[in-house]
Amino acid sequence: MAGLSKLTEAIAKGNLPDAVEAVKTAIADNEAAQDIMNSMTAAMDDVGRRFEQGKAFVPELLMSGRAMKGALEHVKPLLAGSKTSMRGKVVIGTVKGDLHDIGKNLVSSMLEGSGFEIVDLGIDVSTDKFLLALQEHSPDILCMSALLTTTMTSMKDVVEAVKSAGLRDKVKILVGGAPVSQSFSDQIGADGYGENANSAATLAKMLVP
Ligand code: B12
Repeated sequence: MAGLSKLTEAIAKGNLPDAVEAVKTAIADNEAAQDIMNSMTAAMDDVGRRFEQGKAFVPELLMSGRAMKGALEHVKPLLAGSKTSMRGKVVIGTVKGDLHDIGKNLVSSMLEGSGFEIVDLGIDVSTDKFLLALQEHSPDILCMSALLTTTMTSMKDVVEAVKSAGLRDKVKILVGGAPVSQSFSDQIGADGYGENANSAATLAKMLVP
């Protein structure tokens, strides 16, 4: 348990070497993957709160993000541990204008761990790029992530474009990210909203049993 609070502290301070050391210790101590994840996201919430209060700035966000990513690399194999045969295909990306990818990567890892093949389009993905990927890969699910209130609106554009291209009944659409909600998901006509990576995997398994 002490190891986990060290992990939270290292990420909140943006200290990559300490974060990696703490996550390795937590794994060696057989901490549950979910507890490790929770202590990492708690650190990001902390730095986000400080940013909101004007007590932390973009460089701090970046450093914490880097520490979180570095630590996450070590947790990924645990998340993928239960992988069996491929359940279906997922195209995932962070929407246009948005560079946040930590949550998306986490969702990707959880889905991969649940047996989905992942096509990750990365960050700042335009509506056209999403559409092209759907045409090229014919996924079962399209996942979109947005962390900014200013970028979440382009999720609606993608849903509309998927409809116009006649593909809406061929793909389920899941949305998520801190500013996104169930009511927003309903409003734009997505098939589901997931609050975190776990619920993303649960939803995906429900949609593609
Ligand atoms: C790290 C960070 C950054 C890093 C990103 C690094 C990276 N590679 O991702 C950097 C420094 C680049 C950054 C930049 C900016 N950021 Co920033 N950032 C954050 C911070 C602190 C953490 C985000 C994070 O990684 N959280 C941890 C992950 C694990 O959580 P998550 O992303 O929410 O994902 C989970 C769920 O949402 C869900 N989920 C996510 N995606 C999906 C998708 C699907 C399909 C499903 C089902 C679920 C799902 O599952 C995930 C895992 O559990 C947040 C604060 C916060 N607490 O969210 C601010 C925050 C998002 N940033 C903010 C801002 C304002 C900015 C900037 C505009 C700052 C600036 N002035 O330049 C820029 C914008 C750059 C851009 N164009 O995108 C604001 C947004 C405010 C708003 N409501 O719009 C926040 C909320 C900070 C704040 N409190 O003010 N940021």
